[in-house]
Amino acid sequence: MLRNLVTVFFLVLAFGPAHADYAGRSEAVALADELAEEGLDRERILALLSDAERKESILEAIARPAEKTLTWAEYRQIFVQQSRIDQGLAFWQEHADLLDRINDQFGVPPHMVLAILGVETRYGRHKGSYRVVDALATLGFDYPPRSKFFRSQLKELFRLEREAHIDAGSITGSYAGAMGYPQFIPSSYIHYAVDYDEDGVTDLVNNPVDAMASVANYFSEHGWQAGLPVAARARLSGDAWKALVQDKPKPATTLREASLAGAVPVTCKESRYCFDGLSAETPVALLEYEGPNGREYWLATNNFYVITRYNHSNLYGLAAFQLGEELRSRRPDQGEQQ
Ligand SMILES: [Ca+2]
Repeated sequence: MLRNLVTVFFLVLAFGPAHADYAGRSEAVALADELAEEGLDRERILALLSDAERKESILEAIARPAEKTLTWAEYRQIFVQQSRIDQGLAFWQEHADLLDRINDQFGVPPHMVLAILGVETRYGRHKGSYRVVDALATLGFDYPPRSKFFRSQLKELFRLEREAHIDAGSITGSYAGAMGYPQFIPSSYIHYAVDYDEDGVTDLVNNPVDAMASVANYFSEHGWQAGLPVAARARLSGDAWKALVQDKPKPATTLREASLAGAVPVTCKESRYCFDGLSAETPVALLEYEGPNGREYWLATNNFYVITRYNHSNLYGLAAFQLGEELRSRRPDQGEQQ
């Protein structure tokens, strides 16, 4: 009996689901060979992959992202609530001078940088506890619908050791391999993260200074325009506007065209989510949401589109925008700058 138990114990150790031995997969060897040609250490990569664990919880989580399963009313309740606003104001207080410098340099206002950190990790409180190498190996080798994407992120993770001086074997993040305060995936880390305090390490996990500047740099590189409003509630009349409603947030019409079709932005007297004085030629998207009181319609500019480059979801864009507005409206001294 005891011997049987011992045998079972060792069988579980050797063949249990956690020990997938990714280094034994032909795709993993090909990946290591490819990176070796770039000058990376092939043996280290294979050792990291050999050590990587397959996580069932990751495969379960990727199948039901909040952006796919929640209505706007439900999504908003999670991301634009009082505790997240209060934590954001405290974080702003703590980093006010730095956020002003970042605004001067990148043209991205403090409340928008904070809104991203707030939605992503509650300003660094929840940065994710999965080893990123486990997450990306699990999804890259055992999640066929998006394996190509996650294997490319796995390669970027190994390149990060050279580019950003992080340890690919120990860095932790979300179930999808997003890291640090701003939850950058490895490709974003390589292309958009900045070593803002110039200490030689681009650290998004432990260094809020690098993290905040990296969010601003990401927005700036994706076309954020300083001073351009993000979104306004739409007031509707007639039926012609229905043809303008878009699924994707890239502006496909203008304020003038939307207005001719019966979709106009509310005034700033009616709502803080307004556009007063914006040129009629401004490109906008007319977007539809399932709100707490029925359908809501919004006119969204290219800056809204930029927010959704961070997470390709109209829900995400509106949540980050509204959290930002909640923060901004409580710092009246900052109120003039978009
Ligand atoms: Ca740094």
